[in-house]
Amino acid sequence: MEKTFLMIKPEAVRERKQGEIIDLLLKNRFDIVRMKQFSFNRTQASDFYSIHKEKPFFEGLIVYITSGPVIGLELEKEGAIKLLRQLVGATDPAEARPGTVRYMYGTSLQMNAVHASDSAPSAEKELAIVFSED
Ligand code: FUP
Repeated sequence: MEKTFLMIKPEAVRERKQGEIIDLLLKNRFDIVRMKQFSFNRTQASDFYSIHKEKPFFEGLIVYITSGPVIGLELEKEGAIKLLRQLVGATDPAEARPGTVRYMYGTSLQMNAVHASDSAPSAEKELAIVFSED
């Protein structure tokens, strides 16, 4: 079964939206294999977002993602990576379609409620970072 990774970001946890987001994943028939709430330290966050290291928004992204607890979920489903990206919607909530997680729960390009892996190698890398200590 294909695996992917979803992360509920700090503002969504702060706003108590995690229950609704997890419910949406279950209703859309993603199986939850592992799930944990944790806080990123700077080193882990920089590794997680290393692909964006040279981007102008990198520093803000690291400050934001380390600002409070997040929830990481390992998910399984046939075609999980593509289907989860579709359920999550466009990176910018202003461009996301109704019904998507970011349309419903995102507030800005940075505070877009969730992260979803964009490929199998990314999923593998992200799962390793988040669940390595368990
Ligand atoms: P996505 O794969 O949809 O999560 O989006 P990207 O990999 O392009 O971006 C990673 C994260 O960087 C996004 F979730 C939000 C953040 N970001 C900004 O904060 N500012 C930008 O201009 C672009 C992205």
